[in-house]
Amino acid sequence: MTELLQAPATTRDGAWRGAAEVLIGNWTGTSTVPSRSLYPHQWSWDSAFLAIGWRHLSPRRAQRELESLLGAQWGDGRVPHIVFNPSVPLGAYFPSPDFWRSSAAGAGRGAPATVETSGIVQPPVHALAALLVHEADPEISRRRGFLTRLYPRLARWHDYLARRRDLGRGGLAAVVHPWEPGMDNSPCWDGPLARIEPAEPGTFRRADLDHGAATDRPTDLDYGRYVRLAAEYRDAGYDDAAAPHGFAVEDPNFNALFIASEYALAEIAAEVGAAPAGHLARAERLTRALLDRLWDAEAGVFRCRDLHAGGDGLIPETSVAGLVPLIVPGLPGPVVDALLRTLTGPHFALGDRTGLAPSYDLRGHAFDPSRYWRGPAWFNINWLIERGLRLQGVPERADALRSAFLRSAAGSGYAEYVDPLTGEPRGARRFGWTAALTLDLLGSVSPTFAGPRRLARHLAARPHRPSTSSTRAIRAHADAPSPKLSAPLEQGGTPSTPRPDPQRSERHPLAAGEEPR
Ligand code: 2M8
Repeated sequence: MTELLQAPATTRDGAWRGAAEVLIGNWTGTSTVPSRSLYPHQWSWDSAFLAIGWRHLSPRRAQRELESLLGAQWGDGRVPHIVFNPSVPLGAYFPSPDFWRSSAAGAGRGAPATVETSGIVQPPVHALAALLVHEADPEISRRRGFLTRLYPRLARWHDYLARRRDLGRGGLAAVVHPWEPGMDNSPCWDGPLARIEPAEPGTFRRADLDHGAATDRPTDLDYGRYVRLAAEYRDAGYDDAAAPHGFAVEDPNFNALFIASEYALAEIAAEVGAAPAGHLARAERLTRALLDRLWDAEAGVFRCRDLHAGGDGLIPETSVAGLVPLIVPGLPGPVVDALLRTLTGPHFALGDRTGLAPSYDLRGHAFDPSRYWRGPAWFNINWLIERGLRLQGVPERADALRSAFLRSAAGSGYAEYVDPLTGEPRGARRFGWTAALTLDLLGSVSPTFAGPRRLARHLAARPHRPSTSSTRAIRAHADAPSPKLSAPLEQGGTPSTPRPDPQRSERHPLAAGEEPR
């Protein structure tokens, strides 16, 4: 395959090949690692974004990606944030399976006995991903019974969030650990985390610092608090009714994705002959709760709500999480207008000082262009904003963001994140969702807009059908049988041994150039 990948990524096909190579290189046989070095297991919301990319390359692998994740679903409906690969050494990532002890500690909540997972969750992007994967190749999807098998699991996953995680009793799902909203180290968590007694420093060993620069990663103090919270949840048997939940926050990114996925679930229900009405009704209820509980009209952004704080609990930090609700259909016009002003105004400066939206307020007291989720621009979030801008009827802005995304992703060697002001790559290279969402944006055409309930139409991008012989060969490679593939929705496949991440750190010729043609 190597010769296929030698073409420079200065063209659209070159960028497509570069991204395809990352996905193929990170594929383990049943799923895709976010990074061969830093994240050598399967992560929940990464898998959803990865499937959205894989559908352009191999709809079958896209389906397997989601099937393997949902195969590790717990009996209570939760989809764990990590599914551990048993062939990866314990010391390669912390917290490892012997910390979470899911099969033992989570037995009361129905944790699987044959696969080890974490016990917390991540944003529910999965139903949206499943619908987009299905639409990439409905024929193979129907033949494999993809949605028919996934629908009950996705429905149970959403029920878990609605029934077990409405800790504030206001109709939204709460997160109980800073790793759950996916923006681990956001300044939004500084206040709620300050109440948490950190775990003793010598009681755990961070593996992330073996691969990432300490200046880019969370501090030891924050890690101590992450460990304490996870250990307390585990020691309560991962039981949401019994756990102390010292950290309990309603996050607009998490809930906006819940709404988008609930609309997608309605479409999936219709496809498999189930009733969509309950899903539509829940999506509408969630939207009302999002507006009632998290909208800050004065600031023009959605806020996180700390369920343990006094007063209204709204956390006075401006995070990009508060702009992700642009993907929610049917928001009131003044809310959309205010979100667009915030996105392009001095706090995020999109299209002015930044080409990609930063993860945190450029003017915020904690802004740091390099440190994890405290300023850098992330590709999954910018993909969501790009989709949201199209949904809200601002295609010119979406086009500009799409161009900046493609330029930056290919130019950074598919970095995990970039400095939002200089574009310097940060974190891991050859990062899964950066490559996957590059494929998606390269394959996308401007969707048409229907009524607010047709979310799939809004967010769907037509799969890219590469025409050259080399790109056809890459697709053929991706579709070739893997060393060992898991049976649908079953665990126990033996993924191939992880390879070291080549960590390509050189600047790409596209770094200062133009969007791939
Ligand atoms: C980061 O989170 C993990 C913990 O889940 C870590 O820092 O070790 C986050 O960026 C998260 O959103 C992402 O899913 C994960 C894997 O890419 O890495």
